[in-house]
Amino acid sequence: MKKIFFTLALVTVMIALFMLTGCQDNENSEVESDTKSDNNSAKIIDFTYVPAKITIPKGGEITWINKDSAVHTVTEDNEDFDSGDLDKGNKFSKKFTDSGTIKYFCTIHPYMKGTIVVK
Ligand SMILES: [Cu+2]
Repeated sequence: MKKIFFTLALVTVMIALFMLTGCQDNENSEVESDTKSDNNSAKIIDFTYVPAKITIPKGGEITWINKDSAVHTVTEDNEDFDSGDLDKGNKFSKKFTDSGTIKYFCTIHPYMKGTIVVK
């Protein structure tokens, strides 16, 4: 009898692990997805820029909106541009006229990173 319980417990743990891994995969694919939409809007949600990578045409504009209750910034790696502190609901817009790849981060939470590709 004990053996059956042990097997059941093991199977339950394995199913739980499998489901957990499945969820994480979904989250990652959403975060890394490219967007080429016209409005070029990005969200800051759960300490993450969504989408993390945005591709826009030359002259395109991106608007970030902070959906977190935490304060965030949108700051270029060399601080070429900086949104300043964005409270919940605050927006920051920036136009990109030169082609290239731009990396940005949050000065308050430097592990938050995003990429803009201007084509
Ligand atoms: Cu932040």
